[in-house]
Amino acid sequence: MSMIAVDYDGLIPNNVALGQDVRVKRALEKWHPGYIGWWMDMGPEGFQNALVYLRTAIGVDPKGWAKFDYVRMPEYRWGILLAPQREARKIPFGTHKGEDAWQEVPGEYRAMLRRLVVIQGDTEPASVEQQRHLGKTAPSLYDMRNLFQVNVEEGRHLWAMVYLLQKYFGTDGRDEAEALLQRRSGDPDTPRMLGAFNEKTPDWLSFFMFTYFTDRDGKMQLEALAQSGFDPLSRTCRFMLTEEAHHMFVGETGVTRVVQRTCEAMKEAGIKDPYEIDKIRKLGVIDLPTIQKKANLHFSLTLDLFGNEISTNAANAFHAGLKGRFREDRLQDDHQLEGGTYPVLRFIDGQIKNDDAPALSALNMRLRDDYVADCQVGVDRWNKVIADIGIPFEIKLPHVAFHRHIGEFSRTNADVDGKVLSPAEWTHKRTDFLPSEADKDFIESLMKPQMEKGKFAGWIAPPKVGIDNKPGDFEYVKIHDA
Ligand code: BYC
Repeated sequence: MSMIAVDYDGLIPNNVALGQDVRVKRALEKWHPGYIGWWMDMGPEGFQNALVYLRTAIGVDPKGWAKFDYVRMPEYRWGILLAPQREARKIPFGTHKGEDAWQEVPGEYRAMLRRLVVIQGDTEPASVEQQRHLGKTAPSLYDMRNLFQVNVEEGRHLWAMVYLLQKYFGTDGRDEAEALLQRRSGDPDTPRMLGAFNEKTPDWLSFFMFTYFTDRDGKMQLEALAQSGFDPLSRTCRFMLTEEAHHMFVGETGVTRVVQRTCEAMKEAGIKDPYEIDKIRKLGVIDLPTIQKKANLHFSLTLDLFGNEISTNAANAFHAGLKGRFREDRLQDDHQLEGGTYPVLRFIDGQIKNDDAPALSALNMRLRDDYVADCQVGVDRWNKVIADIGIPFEIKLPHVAFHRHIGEFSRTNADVDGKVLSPAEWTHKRTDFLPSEADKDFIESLMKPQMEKGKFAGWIAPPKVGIDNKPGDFEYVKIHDA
């Protein structure tokens, strides 16, 4: 493996020898002010001068790649870091399987590759935009710091994709890099590219669900792109995955702490029935059925990010060797899938049924299946917390046909168990499955900031351990020293 040390001297920290690549260095330095302008306009609102205890990547060695220190977010060192190059790496799948991995863009696949990089890039600033108001209602300084950590790293992931565009895609890459700073989450005229990234993240339970479910789509897509025969993309995504793990940790433990606090409060008050919603809400915690509704919402919105179950785009990207399957390198087959089939859940004659489809066309479905299995692991952990405290309730992932806007099930109104409802039944039952206005109002009423060191809002339990092993009363964000 060849590992280039990270150069921290210039404006843009990097391990891609930017100092010797004058054209790309200039292009990125020119892009930099626009990025900072975007960050000031669309990044965390109200805390740009606060000192935040952040992790910054200083290398790509898995054993020690980050350092922690107080940083003002606009001064964060957003860098370009690629995982080490693997000597003599071969294209691992598709029609070019076994050929040397590409170090330059293969001309015939240029447009397809650019589209994948742009879509990936577009999601990163989108999530920062969606979360920009949350600092003001943080339930603790610990949580506020985690939010900002996620935000600066999504910013770095944008840099990662912009580097690829500027380095490998010439003038159109430069135009795409500019456009990534122009689109805005939820803007009717210039929205972000994928549906879930135009939704609101109005409260902290949504933030935790988003980082649990939607960042996990990030993990799956990055794992698939990390397999790419285009080596710079593969190396970029491999390093991004290292950072992404913390984002999902924030989501998983965030929901765990909400669930734990609710169950503890119920136990203290002697409430056994999780459906005594009014009584439970009076305790100042979020009832489990409402937590379930939030999970239903974020899981279903995220499933849409996998695209259509049957997709020629996905087949083409695999065939070309650009985007593989989840952990392609660990799968035992011919890695070409020309003759194989894969079972796809479809809506046929008014019913949801499995149907065998050509494996190449079913790659989005397959990645989505891997995603669902990955989601279940954390849900099981949430349920263990509930069971250990002795509350009779289980959080369940809804059926994949529920509340879909892309693909096979966008034409149906399926409930959380996959039962197809008439439009009238769906309208009538919608708020049994998804948060109602009253649910949203209740959650919003709890979103009061808690900015005292070591204290937590009443609806969420403290974490088991601090970030970087810091003690419970550590001042993760110095708001007033700013
Ligand atoms: N919304 O052939 P199909 C992350 C479009 S998250 C709107 O099924 P394909 C992160 C599609 O573009 C990971 N449009 O699609 C998480 C196509 O349009 P065109 C992000 C959609 O290409 C948290 C048409 O429908 N990375 O990193 O097989 C925080 C036909 O679709 C949607 C990636 O997604 C949608 N949901 O699959 C921060 C990886 N779905 O081109 C970050 C790169 C589909 O015909 N992207 N359409 O006009 C891809 O691999 C694929 O493009 C997709 C779609 C999986 C997104």
